[in-house]
Amino acid sequence: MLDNIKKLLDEVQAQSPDSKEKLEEFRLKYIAKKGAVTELFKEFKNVAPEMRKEFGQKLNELKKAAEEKFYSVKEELENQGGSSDIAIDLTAPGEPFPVGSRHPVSIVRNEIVEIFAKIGFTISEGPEIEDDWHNFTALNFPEEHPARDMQDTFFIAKNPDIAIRTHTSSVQVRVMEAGKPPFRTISPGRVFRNEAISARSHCIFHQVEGLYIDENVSFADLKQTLLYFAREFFTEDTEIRLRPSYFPFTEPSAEMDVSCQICKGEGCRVCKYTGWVEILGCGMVDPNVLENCGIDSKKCSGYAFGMGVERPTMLKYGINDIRLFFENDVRFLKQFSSAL
Ligand code: 2NL
Repeated sequence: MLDNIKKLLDEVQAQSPDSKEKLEEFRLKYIAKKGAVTELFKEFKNVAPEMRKEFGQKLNELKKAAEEKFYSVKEELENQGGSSDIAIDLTAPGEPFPVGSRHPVSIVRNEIVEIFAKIGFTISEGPEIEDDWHNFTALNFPEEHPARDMQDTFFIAKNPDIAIRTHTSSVQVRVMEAGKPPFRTISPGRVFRNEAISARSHCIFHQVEGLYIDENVSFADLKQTLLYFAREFFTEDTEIRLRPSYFPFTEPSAEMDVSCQICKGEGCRVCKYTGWVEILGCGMVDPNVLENCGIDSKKCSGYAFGMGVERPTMLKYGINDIRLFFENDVRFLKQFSSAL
């Protein structure tokens, strides 16, 4: 009887079924209900008591060997594909996986930045937490300017004053301090002003500012560059108009309007029946600002401009509430797509 088990064990170990059919034969012969192992277990009662221990051990060894062989060959055959039930179908569609989408404000910010990058503007970034010098003083803000008020700016510390930046002009001050003219740079970024939150305004928003400093930069350069921008960003037939304005850091200063994209200048609710929509502020950099940043204002001049990103994004996508940008509701965010 023990010899029989030994013989079967050798047999099992010598085999390696190479197809599904042969593996099934193997299973039936050794480990199925009517297989050799089961049959031998039935013999147990006939074995002399003093032999039972050894018989039991050997038989369990055989059972284990047959099962291990079966499962290892089964796995091998399945991995080879071909003859298995769960063969991999290489033509089946892939497993879907979730992909995010770009935020609409990022899409439009990238579009604006790209338009200026095409004509040689570099991209500059800087800290969101700023000191008084870079956010206000270097930019020619007088000591008593209302923007310096606790009511308008989020201060983090007083004396020395530290605030979260109210514009990205502070980045351009850093660029000018760190280098030598010419400068041709665009500064996108998040800015903060203490304003009541409503459908049309928010205390957090995004800006793109531009700066061009060199010898002989004129207001005509500013105007033509902004016309180029408006026609790239909106449509080829877009018109611009500049209205006199005031900023502490530019002189002269202007606001730029574009012909209304909705009614093409005819007059509608979006342009409040004027045919024009304001999109940015601009001007020639004040000589005081140049000097504050270590630039000789007798040798160099330059222009600068700044625009918000949220307003044009709302116009572009027909979004009627600025708060949607800051709620991170996936149902809103997944509606936008872009190549950039
Ligand atoms: C607006 C107006 C503006 C600038 C930003 C600037 C930067 C430096 C020097 C001078 Cl470093 N000017 N930036 C100039 C004019 C207007 O922004 O309404 N922004 C949302």
